Amino acid sequence: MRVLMTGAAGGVATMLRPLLAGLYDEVVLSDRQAPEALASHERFVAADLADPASLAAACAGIDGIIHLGGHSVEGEWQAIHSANIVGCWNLFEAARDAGVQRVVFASSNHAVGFYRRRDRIGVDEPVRPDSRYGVSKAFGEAVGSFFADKFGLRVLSIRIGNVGTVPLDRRRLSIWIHPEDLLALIRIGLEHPELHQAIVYGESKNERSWWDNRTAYRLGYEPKHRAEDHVELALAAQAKLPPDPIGDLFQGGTFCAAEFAGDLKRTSS
Ligand code: 15L
Repeated sequence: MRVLMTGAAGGVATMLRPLLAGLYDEVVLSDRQAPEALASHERFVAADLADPASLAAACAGIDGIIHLGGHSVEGEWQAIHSANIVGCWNLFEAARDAGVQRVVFASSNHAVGFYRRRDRIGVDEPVRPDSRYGVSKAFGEAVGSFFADKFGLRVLSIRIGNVGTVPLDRRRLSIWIHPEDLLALIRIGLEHPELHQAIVYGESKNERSWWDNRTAYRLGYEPKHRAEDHVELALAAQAKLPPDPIGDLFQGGTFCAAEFAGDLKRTSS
């Protein structure tokens, strides 16, 4: 199997690359700039999500795509629109044109960030984006669903929490995912024989989880890492942070607090 990873110079890709060694025949890395230190199973193809011709070249001969590329935090609408709306569409179109069978889409918890921390949500609740970035991730999930139903691609959208070797603070104890667990979900997207299209939460085995991740478990997900194993570290880091009267109420944290001019009473459920 030949796999294309977009956004290959970014932080999440850098954590995943060594874990992909030995799993696939070839991993094609694409980004605007080359990532560092290519391994023998890796090949770099320069591609820009705004440039369909470069995406066509990156998708040639590919069986499955891990789409990490795009704008990965909140930003100006122009930047989000270009990378995550037009760019995401271009990526799926290039995949279809090239006959790529599968796409794993890196969605985000920020597609549902305006749910309260006291809520427990699955993947059937309406999206509740907390940022332009979150809106673009909800859009990407919809594009994935469309390309699966209309054109037969197999698509897994992973609403990634926060990727790292340890959870960074109290919020991340609920949404953290270790890179090895993220890889396990990605492998479901690239390999599960019965996948059509699905949305799952990208989290490890987190006792403080806000999410019902039964879709992932039904697809065979078995997370190995527990956020609670790092609870002291996370809470010590939390103690150094100032309280955030808006962000602390919502799953999306600071993404909700930024620019907030809403009515808390009307966002209570
Ligand atoms: C994300 O989607 C971002 O890509 C990442 O930088 C973090 O902000 C993460 O969410 C988070 O919510 O912690």
